[in-house]
Amino acid sequence: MPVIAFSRTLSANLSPKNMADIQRTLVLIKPDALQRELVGEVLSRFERKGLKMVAMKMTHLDEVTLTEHYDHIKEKSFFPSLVQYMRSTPVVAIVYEGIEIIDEVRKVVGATNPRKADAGTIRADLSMNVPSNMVHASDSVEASAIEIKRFFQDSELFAYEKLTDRFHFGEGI
Ligand code: IDP
Ligand code: MG
Repeated sequence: MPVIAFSRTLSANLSPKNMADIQRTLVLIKPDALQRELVGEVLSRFERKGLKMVAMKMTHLDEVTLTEHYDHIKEKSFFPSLVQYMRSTPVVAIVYEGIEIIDEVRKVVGATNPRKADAGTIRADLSMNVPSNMVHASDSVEASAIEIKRFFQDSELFAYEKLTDRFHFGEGI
C-alpha cells in the first residue's frame, strides 16, 4: 500500500524517518459491547490514547464475510457459535491511522482471553469471556490491508488534518 498517498495530512507533522512507520488498522466493536452499552467507553479509550480515526460505520455482518474474516479459525468447534454471536447485532467498524498503530491498538485491546489479558486493557477491564471479548483488531500489516478492504470502500476513508497529530506523532511538540 502506498504509505505516503494515504497519509499526506499526517506527514505534515512528521519527520521523514517516521513516515515509514505509518500504518492503518481495522477495529470492530463487537455485539457484547453494543448490548452492554460500552461502545462509547471503547471509543473513548482509543480517543484518550490519541488515535486518529479515518473511517467509522455500523454494519451487520453476513456469514460469508465472517467466514472470510475468521478463516484462520473456521475449522474450530466454536466457529458456528462465534458466527452466531457476531451476527447477533450490528458491529461498529473503525479504521485508525498512525505510527505503529497495529501493535499499539492490539496493546490497548489486550489478549484474546479477557481473563488472561493484562489489567488496563479493554478486554481485561471490561469483559470476562471469549468469544465476547468486546473488540477485534488487525494483527499484522498484511491482515490490516485485507481487513480494511473487506469492510470499507476507498471513498469511506478520510484524509484530514487532526490538529493534535503533532503531539501524538510529531517530533515532540
Ligand atoms: P484475536 O481476536 O485476539 O485476534 P483470534 O485467535 O483471531 O483472536 O480469534 C478471533 C476471535 O474468535 C476472538 O476474538 C474470539 O472472539 C473468538 N475466539 C477465539 N478463541 C475462541 C475460543 O476458544 N472459544 C470461543 N471463541 C473464541
Ligand atoms: Mg485475530
